[in-house]
Amino acid sequence: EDGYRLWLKYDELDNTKLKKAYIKQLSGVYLDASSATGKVIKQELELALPALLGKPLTFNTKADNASLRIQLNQSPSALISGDGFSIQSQGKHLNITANTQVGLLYGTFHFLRLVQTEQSLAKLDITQSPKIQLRMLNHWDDLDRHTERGFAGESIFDWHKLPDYKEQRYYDYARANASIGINGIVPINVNSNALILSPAYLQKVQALADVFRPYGIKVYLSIKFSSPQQLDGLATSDPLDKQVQQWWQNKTAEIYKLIPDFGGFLVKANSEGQPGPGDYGRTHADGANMLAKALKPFGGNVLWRAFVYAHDSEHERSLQAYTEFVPLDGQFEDNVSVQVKNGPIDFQPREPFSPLFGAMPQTSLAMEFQVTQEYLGFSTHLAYLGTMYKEVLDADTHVKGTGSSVAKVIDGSLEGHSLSVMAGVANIGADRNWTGHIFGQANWYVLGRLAWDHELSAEQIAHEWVAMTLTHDVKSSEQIVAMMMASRENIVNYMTPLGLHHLMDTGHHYGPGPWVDNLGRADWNPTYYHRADDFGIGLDRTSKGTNGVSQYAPYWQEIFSDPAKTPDELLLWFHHLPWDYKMRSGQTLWQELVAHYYTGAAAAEQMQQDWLTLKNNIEPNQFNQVRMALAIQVKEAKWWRDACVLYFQSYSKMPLPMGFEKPKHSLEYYQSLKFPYAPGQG
Ligand code: BDP
Repeated sequence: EDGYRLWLKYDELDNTKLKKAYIKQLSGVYLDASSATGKVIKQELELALPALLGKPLTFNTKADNASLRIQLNQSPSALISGDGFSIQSQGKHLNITANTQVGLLYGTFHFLRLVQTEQSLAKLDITQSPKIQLRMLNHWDDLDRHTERGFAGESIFDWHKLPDYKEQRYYDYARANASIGINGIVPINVNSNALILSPAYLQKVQALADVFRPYGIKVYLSIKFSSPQQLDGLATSDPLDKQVQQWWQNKTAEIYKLIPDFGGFLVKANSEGQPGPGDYGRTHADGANMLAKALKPFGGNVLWRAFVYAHDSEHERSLQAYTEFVPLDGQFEDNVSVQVKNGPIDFQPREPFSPLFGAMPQTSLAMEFQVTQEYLGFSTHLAYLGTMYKEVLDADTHVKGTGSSVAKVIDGSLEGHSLSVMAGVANIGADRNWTGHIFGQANWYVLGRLAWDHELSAEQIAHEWVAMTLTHDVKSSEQIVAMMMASRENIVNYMTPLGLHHLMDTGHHYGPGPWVDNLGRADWNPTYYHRADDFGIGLDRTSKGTNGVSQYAPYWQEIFSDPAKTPDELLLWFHHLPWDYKMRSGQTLWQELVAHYYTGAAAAEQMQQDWLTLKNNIEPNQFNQVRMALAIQVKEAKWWRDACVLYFQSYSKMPLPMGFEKPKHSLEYYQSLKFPYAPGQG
């Protein structure tokens, strides 16, 4: 077991009593496998059930005789929406029903999950519908297979061999996605390449779409806004130019001819050097609407990213997305969703929720989470991101009083939008185990599960994943889930505690670089964000500072404006405070900052020790992969701790509090470390 099978391992259950009960309950299966999706369901059952139960599977030709019946509803059930499903016990039968074929596929995967996680199949009465309509993975993969911010090898998409060569991996990838309800993928980088819309590449995209269709997965494309100029030599890409509009309409029609269920376009425009409507003095709405109108007749959508920060802006970076987008609220076509990163800056280990959530009531807002751990230790650090996703989704924006959670903004229920989207920037690559770190698989898994149902808890999802991927042993599972649940906070502690952010080293974001102050743009420098000086540390975002607080609802403004009310974990995000500032704990800010760094590093060591005790309950190859990664993590957690503590100490000029082991090296040593070939750079 090297991790290739992900959470779809289907190893024979070792609980013999339960296995016997399942065998009795699953004596025969009836399903109509005439559609492409029906065939996929049949294949999955043939793969899974005989393996899990250690017994060949019988298919019945008549529904009456079968114990497991997988059938479309005769007339659509009003209890189910979209690709939802029901699983119901009825006497000796177990019925999986849905209004769509893909709903049956999801119901089948849910049923298999019950078996994989050893749940009882008696008296089932389950009805589920997805809470979010578009549940997507965004790959930041280039056409040459380089993956931006990818740490699991090269891209799984081999554009060179497409369209003729369809790797088995594409099918396994589709199975994994379908098993967690992901129904849209963007195979190429938001820093796009105009070539993707050329006829030759569209054929390759078509081949992928053909593979994914039976699994309920639509393909979307990241596009380059200047494609009309780059591909066909138009004089401009101005969205208000008639010829440009016509070009996009033609191109869109060309795509739909090849891919009738094409999903739409994902756009990064006027951000980090990408072309966009701003190049012609037009707004993001002008750009998005031009594409939306081209897609509309075919049912496609535009996902327009809000990740923008201008070079010459007078605004502090965290303010810019809101400043540019809020005035456009109400101007976007209804097949546009504005895709917002979870926090106002950029996928830091911890950020407050982006103030855009709740601030654009007339616009569908999509959530963009990062699954790949660009700022969280790449694929060597164990960070279960379920807790982070939940922290953001559960955050209450208070824009319409208590209970206006980010999740309700995203799923459309707060403002009554029908288009709802959650996307994750994929952590998937061609490594045998897909995600570089075995536990990275859990982040792919939890992204899909939460997009399906954001009310599930991170812990429950972790339990599912562990049972399907690592072990059924109760004690071990509990230990592993506890590790996972604490893991992201550990990283926050040894990298960026108390609301610090963006302390990562130049370019690659690997390892600590709080001292970096010489980059091309002020807001690429860690010093821009932590503002450490002889007085204290933190970025003042109150009305006396950059006034970031003003972008939140009054409820939060009041809290975030006052250090005494601001939660500790966001303190230095919003405030610049003296080194001897008295914390809630009674300790000084300096003491507490240091304590967080040491706690985080110690927790990494504890995690390593806990893992070692699990040796006999985890398959050796999986066990060893995690063991080796944890050894790196422990080393690097100390590196983070020591580099940051020494650097901040050069300002605080305060001694290391008693009881903490002194850093091994000098600050100069940590500053001298260079990593020229760190993976994933843009
Ligand atoms: C940053 C990444 C960069 C991406 C950019 C984006 O460092 O590689 O292109 O976000 O989201 O986090 O567009």
